[in-house]
Amino acid sequence: MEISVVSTHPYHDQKPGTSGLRKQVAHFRKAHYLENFVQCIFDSQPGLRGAELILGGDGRFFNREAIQIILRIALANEIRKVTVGRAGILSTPAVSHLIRKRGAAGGIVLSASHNPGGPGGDFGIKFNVANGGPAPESVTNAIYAASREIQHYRIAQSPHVDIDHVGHTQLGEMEIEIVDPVADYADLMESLFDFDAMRALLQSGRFQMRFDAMHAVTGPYAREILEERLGAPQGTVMRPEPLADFGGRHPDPNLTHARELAELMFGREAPDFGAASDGDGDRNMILGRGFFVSPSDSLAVLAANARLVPAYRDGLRGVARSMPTSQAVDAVAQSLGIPCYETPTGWKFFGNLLDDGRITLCGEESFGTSSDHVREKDGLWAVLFWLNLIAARGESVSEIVRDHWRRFGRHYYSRHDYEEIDSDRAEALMERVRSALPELPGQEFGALRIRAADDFGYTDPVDGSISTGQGLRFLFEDDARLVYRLSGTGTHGATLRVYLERHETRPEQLDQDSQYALAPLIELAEQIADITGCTGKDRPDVVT
Ligand code: G16
Repeated sequence: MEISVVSTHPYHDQKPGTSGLRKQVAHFRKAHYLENFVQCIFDSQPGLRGAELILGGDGRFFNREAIQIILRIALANEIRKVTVGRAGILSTPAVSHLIRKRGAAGGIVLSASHNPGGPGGDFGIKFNVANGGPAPESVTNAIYAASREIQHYRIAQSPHVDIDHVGHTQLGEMEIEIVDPVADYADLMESLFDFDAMRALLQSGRFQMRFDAMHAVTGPYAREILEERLGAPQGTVMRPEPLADFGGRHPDPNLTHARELAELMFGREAPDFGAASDGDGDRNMILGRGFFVSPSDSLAVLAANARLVPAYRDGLRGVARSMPTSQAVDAVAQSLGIPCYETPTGWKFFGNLLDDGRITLCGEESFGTSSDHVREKDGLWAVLFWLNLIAARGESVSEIVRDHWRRFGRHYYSRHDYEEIDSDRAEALMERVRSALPELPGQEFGALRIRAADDFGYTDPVDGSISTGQGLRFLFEDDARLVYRLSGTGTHGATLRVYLERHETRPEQLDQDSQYALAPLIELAEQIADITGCTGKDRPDVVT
């Protein structure tokens, strides 16, 4: 097979963000853009030569084309075998599982997660390492460094590969295996949860659920697991076919973008349980009848009830959450007498804690939860965990959460996003807040007294690596918190995230609207950062 060495020039914007490289499709289609990045993965990861690589994506526009390009570059870089999901489909947690199950040296996931798809949408590429998890910063930094120097890439002049049929083929020296994207993952789920109890619940005639796959990757997984293996009625999975443009919508599981599901769950004939997942299947949203479960609460509830699930019957070794995630899970960890780690935003920071056996469950406010069964967050896993809990406790979603609040208090929580801000203005806002960090501790704002303030930094307890500049946080005397951070996943300008949290234990105050309960903090967030002045926006674009 002829190998071409193609001259190229570096692009200087290939620094992976919170979760891989995400850009608009048109950007990815610039001459050599994708090829450069893939070559840099191979150049900076010599362990991939002669090894197996897992490859798949969320089915978005450019997925199939990118797979063909990556296969040809893989061949030219002496990868021994590439395992590809049929039709190019593999969810992020399924890639993580396949890497681990097959002992592959790594994996490539083609996705821009919850960002919109289609020719005018976004595309993305993530590299996962041999533990199945997202590449740690040492690896992404090495890829980025290579991308600034690259002068040529290697690509095979090989024919188009049929990726639509399961089986083995040979491309020159390289083996290609096309696999059913769902089967291994579904088997894994069956090994973790009490499928008999869940099946009995779903077939009882007294319980209804809906899962919104948002025309993204989880459709085939949810159909197989919920409708086939667990026997839920056909139609339980809404919008099940993966579409290249996600039906023209954002595959983002929240109350705004999963609108039909939200309307159903808050309507008169609401099912008992509703859930949704995102583009690549790693996020989840959990709803009860007329009830939204905040992702931070979801993590805490799962931790508190883990022993009801077969896989976690022996208890949890520890838990972890990203810094901006609410402290609800901390309270559970304390009562269980297990450690709770606080990491920067980004799933990659959980990898070492999981590998080292320090934690069993972890999660983030950004609709992500998972456990040590893979090294990614896992949307369907969280949905099945909830279903298992509902079956085991015989209670509704809202009863389970309200009972949790009575035991641990409620951590009122909200995130306000200001999107597509001019990047310089966003940096100026962060600088203004940063300069207030030393001045504000000790000051009182109404009933709120600032106890401490810092720019969050993290030292990984396993390998000692240090990550700084991970969010500006203000800690108040009664456990309230206010955090400012710039998103690392957007593709248009900057997104400011403001995270707000307050702990409430008075039983008669546990059922308030979050925005109302957090109003004084919301006001203070504006006062400290002059968000309206800096961004020209007098309200957030998205509130979760
Ligand atoms: C990614 C990361 C998450 C992170 C989220 C939001 O999720 O995997 O760890 O919490 O982005 O990050 P940011 O606040 O920087 O935008 P996903 O589902 O988009 O891959």
